[in-house]
Amino acid sequence: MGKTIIISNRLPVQLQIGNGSITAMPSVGGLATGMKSVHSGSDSLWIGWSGLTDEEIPEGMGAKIDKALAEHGALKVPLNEAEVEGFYFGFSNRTIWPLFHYFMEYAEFELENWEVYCEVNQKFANVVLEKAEDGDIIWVHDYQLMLVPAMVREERPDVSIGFFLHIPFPSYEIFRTLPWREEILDGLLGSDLIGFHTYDYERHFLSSVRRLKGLEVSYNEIYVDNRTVKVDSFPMGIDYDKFHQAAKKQGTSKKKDQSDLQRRLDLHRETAPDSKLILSIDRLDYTKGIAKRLHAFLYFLNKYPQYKEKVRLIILAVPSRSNVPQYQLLKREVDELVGRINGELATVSWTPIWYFYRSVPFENLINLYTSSDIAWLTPIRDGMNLVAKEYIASRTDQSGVLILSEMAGAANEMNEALLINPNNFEEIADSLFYAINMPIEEQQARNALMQKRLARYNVEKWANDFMDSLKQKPEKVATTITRLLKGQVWDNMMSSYQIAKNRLFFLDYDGTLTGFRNDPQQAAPDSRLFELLDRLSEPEENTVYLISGRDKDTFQKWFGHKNYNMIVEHGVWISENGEGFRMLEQVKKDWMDKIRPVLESFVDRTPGSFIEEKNYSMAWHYRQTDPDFGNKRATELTTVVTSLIGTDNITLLSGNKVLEIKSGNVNKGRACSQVLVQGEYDFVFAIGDDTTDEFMFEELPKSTFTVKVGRDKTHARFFIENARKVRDLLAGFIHV
Ligand code: GDG
Repeated sequence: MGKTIIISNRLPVQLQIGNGSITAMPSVGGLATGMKSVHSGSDSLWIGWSGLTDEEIPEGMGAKIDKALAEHGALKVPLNEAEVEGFYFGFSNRTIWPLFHYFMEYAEFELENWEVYCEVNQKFANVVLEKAEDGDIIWVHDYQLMLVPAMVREERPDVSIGFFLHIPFPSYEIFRTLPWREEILDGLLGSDLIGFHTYDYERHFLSSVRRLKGLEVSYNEIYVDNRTVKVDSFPMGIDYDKFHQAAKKQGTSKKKDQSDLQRRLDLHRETAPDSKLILSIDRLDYTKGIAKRLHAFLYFLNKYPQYKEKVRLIILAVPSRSNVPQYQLLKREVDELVGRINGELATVSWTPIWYFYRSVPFENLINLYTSSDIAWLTPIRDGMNLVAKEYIASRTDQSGVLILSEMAGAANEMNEALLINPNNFEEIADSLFYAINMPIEEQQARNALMQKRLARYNVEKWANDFMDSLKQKPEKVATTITRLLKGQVWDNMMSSYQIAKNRLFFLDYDGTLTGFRNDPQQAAPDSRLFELLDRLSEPEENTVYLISGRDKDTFQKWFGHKNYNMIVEHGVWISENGEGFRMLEQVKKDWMDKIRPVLESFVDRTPGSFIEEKNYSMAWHYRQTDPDFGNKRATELTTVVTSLIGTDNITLLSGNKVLEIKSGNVNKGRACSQVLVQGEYDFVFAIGDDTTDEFMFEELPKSTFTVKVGRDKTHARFFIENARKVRDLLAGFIHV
């Protein structure tokens, strides 16, 4: 069992330098706490930036810092000022952060920052690579390091790499605007497991992968090169016991042990016993909707003036990213708004808003959670929002009301909260009114359910679930029953080939001998393919058939000048030894006039799709359509055609981005069987990539060397990774 390597932008350690000495204190953030069970003991290493730039580290202190960090199982990635500026404040926080939170107008697309982002990601990857050994498990965190998985994979293809995104993954329509969108996807796809907070982020990611990379996605697995990347949602929890116990302890503490803040809060309660405290805590970030919340507060007080002097809003805004201009503007806006509202509405005995622009110690956080009647969290977008969970965990008597934006990931798990749209002031004002008047029994009933869930799916469970899923190698559908054609398996096949006297080959064309083209007419054979087929057909022991769903005229045009054996239109026609096509199956075609208008209506309504008409079949191709839309239409067309063909002797075949309607019960399997009985073959080989090739794999005798191209589920005995490997495989027969 190898070690665990965690990589995040910041290390879970705070460094303090003073009088030539260094102290390293563990940080108390959610991630650091959550990873405790993963990052413990000598078999775990945490790699990240220390928070001090090279310029800030005093001469001769480097080694001391390394030693102090090592005591916490941490190793630093050294970064200079320019790197932090371009990578962190630049690309991470001025491009990815706004874009992924749907603030498109804030996103800056600066080539220079992107280049620094790439370089710094490589720096992180290099530190990982220096430490990574066989069997290690690597867990990369968050949007600052999206290129690291592929960078590590490149050098260490066999280690397990997980990636977790703590912020939303935006819809394809937003993500596609990023100039470096494919590079970001390639970086992430270096992982074995990619985790998101919610299913929505997961499906947005999968949609971008399909649309931008054209990769096959099956449920939550992506097939890339010869690997499977698993994608899943793991909603991050909190250290429930820590908050719950701290709140409990505070409830029983003596007056003299209480914090100043708690005394002030208690005093407020005593002097205004029927007034309500409304709390909001966030980093000062435009995604958190603080300014909007202030406007909404004013709206509420105008709509329900009876609550003037009866409610107080506490805003704790934690300083954040103050180097980025948008954050400076936001700070000014919030300062002004608070000043204006307080100035307009305050009375001698009432200040509507208590505003703190600072970070407070944990104890004060608990004071605020336990003393506030309502937590009011209205982010415009938020990956998860842990504050919502912490507030509920701290309510030991189960009183209190949580008003939460439905744009926060946490809303998915906290249905019992009052969920609001942060842009709907009317709804917000009414929710505040409802919250103020909510009977205690209702508060307790709602909170009991949420507490139960939060206690069970806590941050430790979250981290362990992710790790367990990463350790579990993705189930390789093909390899469990079908073996990769290499090594011993390959040698066995070659020995059978060598001793055989009469060999038969069935070779599918599209997706096997040639890759897929958007236009099927462009997939004409190249000279290398002719040479390969000529040489494979050369020995008199070998009989080679090209077997395809294509129409006979196309094959006649492409291969007519050669004496290849060909079976086309899935087995309707056969041509042997250059003798021209004859019918292998007698089939009717009078149904085609009935089906054609139906297919045409689908072409009209599905941009990018088209009809290919063959002699005895019609195919509706949808490779060039929007993938989701194309799949939806394919399901629709299947239903329509199935009901139309009824009991007629017509078959509907679903292929790779094509639906084909054919006469009779014709298929490649029947055709192969008819050829097989004509001779005494002691080596039979069949290869194909498509669902229509499964008929061959099923029908041919068990001893046949059936080979599937790609990793989809198959009846073939063997598989190879992709079409690029097919020609090498066939060349193997020539060179024995
Ligand atoms: C990102 C995503 C996702 C806040 N003020 C103080 C303080 N805090 C602590 C809270 C909470 C944490 O900071 C804030 O976490 P959030 O989840 O609310 O928000 P982000 O910082 O934006 O975090 C977010 C998260 O990553 C995890 O994946 O949920 O969506 O944006 O734990 O308690 N702690 C102390 N003093 C403060 O003044 N001690």
